[in-house]
Amino acid sequence: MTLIKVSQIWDIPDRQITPESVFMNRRKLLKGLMGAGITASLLPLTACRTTGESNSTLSPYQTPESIIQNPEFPQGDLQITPQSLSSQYNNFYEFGTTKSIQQAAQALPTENWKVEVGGLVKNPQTYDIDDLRKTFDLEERVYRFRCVEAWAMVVPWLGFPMRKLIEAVEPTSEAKFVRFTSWYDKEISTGPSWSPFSNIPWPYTEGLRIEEMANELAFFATGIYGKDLPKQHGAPIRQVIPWKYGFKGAKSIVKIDFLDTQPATFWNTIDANEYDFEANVNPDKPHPRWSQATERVISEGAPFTWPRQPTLPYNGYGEWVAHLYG
Ligand SMILES: Nc1nc2c(c(=O)[nH]1)N[C@H]1C(S)=C(S)[C@@H](COP(=O)(O)O)O[C@H]1N2
Ligand SMILES: [Mo]
Repeated sequence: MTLIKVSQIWDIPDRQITPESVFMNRRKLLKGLMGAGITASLLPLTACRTTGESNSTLSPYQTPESIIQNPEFPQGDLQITPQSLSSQYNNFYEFGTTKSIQQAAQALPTENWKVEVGGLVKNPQTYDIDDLRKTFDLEERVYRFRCVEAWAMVVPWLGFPMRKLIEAVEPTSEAKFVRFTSWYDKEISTGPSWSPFSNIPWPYTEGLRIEEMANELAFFATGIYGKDLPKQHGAPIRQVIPWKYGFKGAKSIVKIDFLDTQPATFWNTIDANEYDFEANVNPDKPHPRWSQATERVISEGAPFTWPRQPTLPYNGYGEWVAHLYG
């Protein structure tokens, strides 16, 4: 794992933003480095990469005719991020801590994929991915997407609302939370298994309150841009929670458990101060190391040239979800 690299000139405008990749406690890291005589200016300040060779046109995305777009979540005047950009700028730590994991992620074994749904439910189920795609009608939704690292995109997901799964498995009245567990195989995953300060709590897990999961916006995606999910986006099924920071959506899900207590989750276990459990997009609540007031829109060229726009409360979905938070 590359933790230290010399800053590039293009890192400077975003030097206050240390990405999730510096996930071992940065203060401890700083202390350690200072002790070793290495100065803070050598710290990696962003894992952002230019998107290099991609020469995408900004032509509007066309929904394939066979796909039903949910009219409540249309493209409207949202500018869909070209797939050549969104599919080459990913967070998927199982395959490394940079944004350029697209190649490495092709090692994800997706054959015979099963999703086990259990815990406090009346009808536990193990679905294979084709069952899932047949049982729940797929629809397309165009959502804004906002990473806690202050970059944003707009993508057309293909999938089904999570509430349909709740209806199918019938949680008992004790179920208050849900844990989502991602695939992990230490023989295949090339991501870090430890840091100098702690073990990494693999597998990646995320969690929601059951009322959040039941909200109409909470979505399981099995596709994007009218096709099955590419591996780097979390094939064959991942969560999409558009009013929360991107890390709340686990990729490549293998297990879903209904629970009576709040589960431990990946980033929250690594640093609860930086990655809170609720993690709603909020321009007025800065991350401990940077402002969340604005966001950079994934675009052609180097990240520091990407246009900035204001961050919207609940990422623009307040009318759907604000009532969940009193
Ligand atoms: N299993 C797993 N899920 C994950 C992550 C990860 O590293 N591993 N990264 C999260 C983060 S921080 C973001 S921003 C999104 C990125 O999704 P994308 O690469 O499809 O845009 O996936 C989320 N889900
Ligand atoms: Mo993220």
